[in-house]
Amino acid sequence: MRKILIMAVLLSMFIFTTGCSSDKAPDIVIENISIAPSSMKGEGVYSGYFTIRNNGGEDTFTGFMIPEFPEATFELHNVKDGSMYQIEHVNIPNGEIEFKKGGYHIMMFNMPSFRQLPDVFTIVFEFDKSGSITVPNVLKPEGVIVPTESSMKK
Ligand SMILES: [Cu+2]
Repeated sequence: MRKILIMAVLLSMFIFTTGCSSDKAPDIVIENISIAPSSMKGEGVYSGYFTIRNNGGEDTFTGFMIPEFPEATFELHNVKDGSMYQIEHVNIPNGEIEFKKGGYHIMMFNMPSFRQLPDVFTIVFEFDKSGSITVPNVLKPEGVIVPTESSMKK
């Protein structure tokens, strides 16, 4: 009887500890966003590069949208053997993930042409656990970007 009780206590301690570590909330900041017109795909298509820094527990990057351009469509991409392909999500562990040429990046289609693009627009990044993270002052291609402080969670 006593043995069973001890086992039960140990088991509950084990569950408590493991539960704790995996439940740590993500703490995500999106930095250094740069948008570039796609060289291959023509007018109105852009690639996006940035760094996602996660100071907390694991999360998943699932997509994004630009409220100023409701007609546009958006994709997450990765690159393998020099060819890019669409992916559904990107796992974001504690630490930093760089979205860059030749690796993870975002793609925007059916956007205004380069000349018609406003100087500043908004990107809303979507995460499984963190929800929407809005970066309101993304500069048009070749611009400089986005202070960390302006990333705000809704
Ligand atoms: Cu791509």
